[in-house]
Amino acid sequence: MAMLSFERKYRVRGGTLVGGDLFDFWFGPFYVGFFGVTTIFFTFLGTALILWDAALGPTWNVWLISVDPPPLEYGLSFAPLREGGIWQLVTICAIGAFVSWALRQVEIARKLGIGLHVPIAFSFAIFAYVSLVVIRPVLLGAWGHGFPYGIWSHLDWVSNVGYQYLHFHYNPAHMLAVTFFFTTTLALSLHGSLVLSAVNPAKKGDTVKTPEHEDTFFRDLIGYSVGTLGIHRLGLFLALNAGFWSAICIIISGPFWSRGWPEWWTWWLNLPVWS
Ligand code: UQ2
Repeated sequence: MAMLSFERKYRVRGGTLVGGDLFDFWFGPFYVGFFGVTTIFFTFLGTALILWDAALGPTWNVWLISVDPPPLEYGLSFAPLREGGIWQLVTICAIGAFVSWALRQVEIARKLGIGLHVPIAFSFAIFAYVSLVVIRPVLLGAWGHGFPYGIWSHLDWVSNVGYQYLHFHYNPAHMLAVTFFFTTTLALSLHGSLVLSAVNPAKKGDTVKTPEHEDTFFRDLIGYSVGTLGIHRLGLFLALNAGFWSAICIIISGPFWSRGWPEWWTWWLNLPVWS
C-alpha cells in the first residue's frame, strides 16, 4: 500500500488522552492533538527564556552562553529571575515539552493500535534528564546542584562533578551505563551492516537476500543468530539500560555516596574470605 493512502486510511478520530475531538486533527503531515499544542507552547516559551537569559549577558558567543542554576544558598526555593530563576523556568518548560512529546507519541500509537514501546523508550531519556535537574538536586536540597544549560558550561559541570568523586569511572552504575552504551553501538553496527549487506547483494543486479541469509551468516560465524525480531528486542533492552544506569549513577552520587568512588570498592577488600 502506498504510504499516502495508508496514512489516509489510518487518519481516524479517537485515541486521544485529553481534549476529546478538540485538537484531533493534522497540520500538514503532523498530528496536532492537545499535546502537540503543549509541546509547541513549552518549546517556544523555553527557547524565548534562553534567548532572554543570553541577552542579559555577558556574551553572545554560542559556545559560552550559559543559563545557570541558582546559587546553592537558595536551596529548593524560587530564585530571582536573574539569579537562576530563568534556569528554573527553562527546566519547567523542558520537562513540559519532553513529557508533552511522549504523551503525543502515546496518542499516535493509540490511534494506530500499536504498542507503547516508543513513548516508553523515550521516557527513559526523560528520566535521565530529570534525574540530573530534579531528582538529585531535590535529594541534595538545592536547585544549584542542577547542571547549567550551556555548551561549554555543561562540560565543565560534568568534569567538576566527576572529580568531586575523585574517579567517576569507579562508580559501578557508571560502569554499567558505559558498557550498555558501547554494547548498543556494537549491536546497532552489527544490525545495520547485516541488513544493508542482505539488501545489497555482492553481484550487481541480483535480487535482495532474505532473513534466512542473515541468520545463516551469524550461524556460520559464531554458531548463533538472535533472529530478526530478537535483534530489535536486544537493541531496545541495551539502549533502555544505558539510559537507566546513567540516571542511577548520578542519583547515587551525593545522595547515597559522598566519598570518592574508588573507596566504594573497599567492600571487596573487606570480604571475610581474604582474612
Ligand atoms: C542476528 C539477526 C539480525 C541482526 C543481527 C544478528 C537474523 C537482521 C546483528 C546477530 C546478533 C547477535 C548474534 C547478538 C549479538 C549480541 C550482542 C550483545 C551484541 O542474528 O538475525 O537480524 O541484525
